[in-house]
Amino acid sequence: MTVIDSVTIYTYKLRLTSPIAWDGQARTHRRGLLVCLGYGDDSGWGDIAPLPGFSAESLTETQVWAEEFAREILKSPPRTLDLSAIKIPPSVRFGFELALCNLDIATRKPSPQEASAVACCGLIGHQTDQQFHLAHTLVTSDYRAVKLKLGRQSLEEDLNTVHTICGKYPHLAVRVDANRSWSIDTAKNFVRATQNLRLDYLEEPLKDKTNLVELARNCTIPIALDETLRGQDAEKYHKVADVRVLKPTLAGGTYTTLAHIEQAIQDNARCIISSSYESGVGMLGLIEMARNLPEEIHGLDTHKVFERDVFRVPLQLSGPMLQPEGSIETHDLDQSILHRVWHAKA
Ligand code: OSB
Ligand code: MG
Repeated sequence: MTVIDSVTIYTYKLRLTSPIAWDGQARTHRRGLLVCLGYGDDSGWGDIAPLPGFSAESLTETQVWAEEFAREILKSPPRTLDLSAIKIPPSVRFGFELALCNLDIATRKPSPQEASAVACCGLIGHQTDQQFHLAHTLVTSDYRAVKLKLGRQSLEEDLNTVHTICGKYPHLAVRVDANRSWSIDTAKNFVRATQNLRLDYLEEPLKDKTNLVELARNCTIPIALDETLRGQDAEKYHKVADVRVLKPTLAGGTYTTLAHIEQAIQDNARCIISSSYESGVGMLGLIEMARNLPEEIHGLDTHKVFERDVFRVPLQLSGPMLQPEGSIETHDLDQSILHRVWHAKA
């Protein structure tokens, strides 16, 4: 059992290098919460970062849930690090599980082990004027895989992008994510027109998930599911999900994600750990999870959009290979970025 004698909650607001549209609204900053669980001189940090347009919970709601849960665990600390049975929003569960795990490690003080590097897939966003330039930058920086965001332009324009990039970089693994923007006919046309390209996978092609089974019958590209795996009826679609894109912040934390990985192993499906624009604290947790799947190239290329992070000394949290080491000490965090909003002692 983890013992906790203090909880502190902070808000953070990180400026983006250029605006990103989440939930149809261009944003200049990413906001989230950090939670710090303390025991004596030890602390465990976690990141609670609901993503607008992807998380059902807002940041304001999240803060209310986090304070409520903080009060509860000060009264009676959880018996395990696994909070999957507790009714709290996904991002709150991820943040507290990460903080509990980090506190557990801090109190046990295991001897440091050499941390393995995690391969990261380069993310090429929707800014169509920059896609080719970004692909070039990623390839020359030794990324072995990239993911292209499709579905915002016409199919012809998307096909041109995919064909150009595959043609220029024949050894690059190319993934495409349509974020559920296509009809079944558009998706079938995309599949037909890219048959010879050996794409690594096609992620969430369809507006209407009930057509996934039909598409899978006509699809030579592995299908990856992301949003659909978080739906109420997710299990129905497991058989068409050759690849499972797992986002712990959106899917409900570490242990829920581990359960998905076990299921995927049984189903013979691949698993990708994918980030959702978390701060460095969250990124360290995601990289740790990805270390359990060393054969994959993970979707962790979101951290590059921040002008700066919550750490005083920047950590290397973007690039083709990620290899951060060591645990988070309170003095590593920049208190001028963090705004303390709640604190209590047992
Ligand atoms: O659509 O997969 C997405 C990040 C935040 C929200 C949604 C998505 C993403 C990513 C992360 O694409 C990067 C990746 O999975 O490669
Ligand atoms: Mg996706």
